[in-house]
Amino acid sequence: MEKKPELSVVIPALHEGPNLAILLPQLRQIVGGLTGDFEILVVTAGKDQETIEAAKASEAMVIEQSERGYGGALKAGFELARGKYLVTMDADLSHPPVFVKDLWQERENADLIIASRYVPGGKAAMPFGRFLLSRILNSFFARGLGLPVKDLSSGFRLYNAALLQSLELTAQDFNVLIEILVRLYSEGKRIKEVPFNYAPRIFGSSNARIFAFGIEYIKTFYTLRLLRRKIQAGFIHK
Ligand SMILES: Nc1nc2c(ncn2[C@@H]2O[C@H](COP(=O)(O)OP(=O)(O)OP(=O)(O)O)[C@@H](O)[C@H]2O)c(=O)[nH]1
Ligand SMILES: [Mg+2]
Repeated sequence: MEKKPELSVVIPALHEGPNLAILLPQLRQIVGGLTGDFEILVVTAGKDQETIEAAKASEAMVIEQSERGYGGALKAGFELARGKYLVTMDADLSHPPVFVKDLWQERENADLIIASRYVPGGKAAMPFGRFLLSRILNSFFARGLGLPVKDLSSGFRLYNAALLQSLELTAQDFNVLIEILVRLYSEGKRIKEVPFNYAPRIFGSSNARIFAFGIEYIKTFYTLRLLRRKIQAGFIHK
């Protein structure tokens, strides 16, 4: 039987050539110190040559997403990842690879570990307006959806891969991060946040989550609230 890796790292990346050229060698070294048995998957949209070349230069696996958006990229990565644990992280150097060690240390302590900007000890280096909006949206979603989580929109996470892969995810953009939380928490899975220091993007341009996806976030809220109630009422199991 094929031997599965211990850890898969899934990195959604759109036009992230210069960032990946810095990130991937560091990540490989750090993850290699945790387990000899890992894989790195870079998920991108078709014809993004700079991302494909940077990923191949560091011997990462390249996956082309079939559904659009950040959510589409994550789903493509989840489908092909073979590890027992699965880390998701951004390509733009906002998620320092050395922090994978902190997530890895906690892997037995919960089903999902979140690198959290908003628990005591965590930090978010971002423009004040964006920071404020992020805090407001995060606390609005946490309260409205009844989730005991401070940083719902952090994409730097470690999962129990089998549990994650059992979910049928429908969200296509950054709202997929909140959908995953709703589904796991409603099923009684354990979620833990660890304090994390978020760095601003260095090269390249934003696919910004907050401003551009404002209306989508409101729709997401109502969809997920309905989902949360249905799961709690036991109508559906996923
Ligand atoms: N494959 C793929 N990757 C994406 C998509 N949208 C965003 N990404 C990647 O997902 C990660 C997070 O997106 P960012 O653009 O950094 O979003 P953000 O962190 O809110 O914005 P910044 O402030 O610019 O960092 C980055 O690695 C992006 O390259 C997408 O549609 N497909
Ligand atoms: Mg970013």
